[in-house]
Amino acid sequence: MNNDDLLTRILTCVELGKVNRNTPFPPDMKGMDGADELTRLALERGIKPSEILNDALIKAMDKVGQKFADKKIFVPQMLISARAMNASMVHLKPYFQTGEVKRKGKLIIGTVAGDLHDIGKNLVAMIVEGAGWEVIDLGVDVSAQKYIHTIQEHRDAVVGLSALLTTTMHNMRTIVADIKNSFPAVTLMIGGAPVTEQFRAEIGADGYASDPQGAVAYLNSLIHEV
Ligand code: B1M
Repeated sequence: MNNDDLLTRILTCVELGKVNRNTPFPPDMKGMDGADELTRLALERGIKPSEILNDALIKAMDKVGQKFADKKIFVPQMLISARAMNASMVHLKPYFQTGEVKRKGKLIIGTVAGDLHDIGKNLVAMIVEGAGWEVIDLGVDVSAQKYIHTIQEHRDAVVGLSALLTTTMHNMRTIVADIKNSFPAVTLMIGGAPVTEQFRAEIGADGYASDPQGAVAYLNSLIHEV
């Protein structure tokens, strides 16, 4: 199996939800290596973590999303794919976290109220941390109150909001307004698949990034202001 085949196999495992060798699902892959073992193998072979992320994991999630939209799969299959993706990300995490020890600043991040999607938010957190920022991860379904409570304890932090649903993206509007009411000087950045620069401007957030690299670039651009 060459490296391209290996990446394709990781993609397939995430797409079909094959977490590791011991998981019985999907039945026709019983006893075969899953996302867990194959990611370890890929790293041992020297395949770059960013290549595994972009060429296997993110592509797999795009396929899963498309199949869900086409009603070819349902929530349980999406969930099991997310598990396989997480099994792979466990191995990638240390590579993304080998950033400078000296912290550039702090990011409080969470997925907004009503939204349980955390894969993208976790990736942003991981890569921002690797780029030298301290990250306080509030998890999913984060209310304005929870953000405000955390900002009270970390007044110098930048605040990041993630949303994956077109419905919860609109919760950002009220959360941004509530936070700005309590802390007018706080810097807020938003991101997530349905979010755009135009939406950022509309709701009065300070920054928008479409991916983790963009989030790092935005945060680094603030360094003199934080
Ligand atoms: Co859901 N889901 N889901 N889902 N899910 C989507 C988002 C959907 C597009 C699928 C589809 O229909 N094609 C669709 C939303 C449609 C819409 O809103 N218009 C959808 C739906 C409908 C739902 C439910 C409502 C389904 C139901 O119950 N009927 C339900 C909602 C639950 C809830 O949140 N209340 C639901 C549930 C789930 C699961 C729990 C099963 C699972 C999530 C598991 C988990 O996250 N732990 C799941 C999954 C896996 C998906 C898809 C397939 C994959 C999402 C993902 O992880 N993508 C997704 C389809 C898709 O996206 N293709 C889908 C990979 C990830 C790396 O990308 O999250 O975009 P992303 O993050 C990117 C960027 O957006 C950016 O950087 C990341 C890395 O590049 N980014 C930021 C993200 N946050 C950022 C913050 C920043 C900056 C950049 O600054 C702060």
